[in-house]
Amino acid sequence: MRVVEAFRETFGGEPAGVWHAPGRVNLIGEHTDYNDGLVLPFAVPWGVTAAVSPREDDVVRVRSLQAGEPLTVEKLDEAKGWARYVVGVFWALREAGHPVRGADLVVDGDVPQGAGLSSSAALEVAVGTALNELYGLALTKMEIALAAQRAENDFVGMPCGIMDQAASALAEEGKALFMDCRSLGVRNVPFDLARHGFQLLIINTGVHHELADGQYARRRQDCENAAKRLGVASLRDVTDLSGALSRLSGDERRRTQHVVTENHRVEAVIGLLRAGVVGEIGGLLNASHLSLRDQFEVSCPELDVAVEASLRGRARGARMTGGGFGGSAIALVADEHVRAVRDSVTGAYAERGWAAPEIYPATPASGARRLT
Ligand code: GAF
Repeated sequence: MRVVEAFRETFGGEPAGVWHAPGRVNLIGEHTDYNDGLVLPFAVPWGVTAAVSPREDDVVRVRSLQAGEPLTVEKLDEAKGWARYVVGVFWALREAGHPVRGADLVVDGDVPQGAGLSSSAALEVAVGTALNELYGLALTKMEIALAAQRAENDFVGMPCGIMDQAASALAEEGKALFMDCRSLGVRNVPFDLARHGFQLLIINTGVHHELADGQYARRRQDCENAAKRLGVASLRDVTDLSGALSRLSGDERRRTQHVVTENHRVEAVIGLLRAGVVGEIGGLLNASHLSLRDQFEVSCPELDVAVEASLRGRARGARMTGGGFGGSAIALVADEHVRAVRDSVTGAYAERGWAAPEIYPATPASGARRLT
């Protein structure tokens, strides 16, 4: 294995173990996680593999096969760039009182670049899963996900919800992870596309609009402001949507409309999956996209074109996935229309002079695990 060879070459000796954690794609339930809402992501077949050995001091030495030279971090706060996602997990575990000392790590990622498939959550969860075992912490998978989220929120400084880390830690092969982000209750729901003659295509726009980071925090703030104005703990608690909308205006009104209806769409998708009618979820994916585009305002031309061209190619449904402003769209496509959808999307991008998007079918993969 590449990470093991690189570990020997960088640090000498064998790693104590090798762990893998996947990225994720979200089927539906977007921008609902930090509103105590419902999400339905699944793990993708790409992720981060980490070869790790514990150390007897507090130093963290880490090399990424995607970033070049190894880094030595003696004071956690001094870590820069991508290394903050690694070191942040040590920080979060130590903050929570766990006896975590240093480690030597080599990490290797194969999540497609710019795809918005949560390579950062995969990195955090791979490290968290390794440290949990190496230091005998006996944390549950959800506790590892929460530590990874804490690292991202309070060490890296990105105010994300729990969806990406939970998907990476808890997903199961062939299943989507239905999660209530308030109770943290999870259920793995069978999502066997092949049996029903469908594929879920990921369309990687390859773009990441700069405004994404600041806008995410602003959307979160809009939601919190709306909840406060409505006198509820979070938008999850809105039951009378039309009454709520009549008391709100502008951005707060639009964000509320999206979050509340999106939670209902997740429940509807779960119902249809349980009924064994995968193709029927297409309309809900489309509605989710329109709501994210018009009410939550997190789409962008590249995502809209990917969705519209997929539908022209006879996808059953399509939507942006993840935080937005770039990254990927997904399209649910019957096997016989896969070629037409690919051609339609590629053609639409070419017409606009945009670089061809990468398009790959995604099957639900397994969550974080030890490889050796
Ligand atoms: C990003 C965040 F990291 C998630 O927590 C979630 O909010 C998502 O955007 C939007 O659904 O991936």
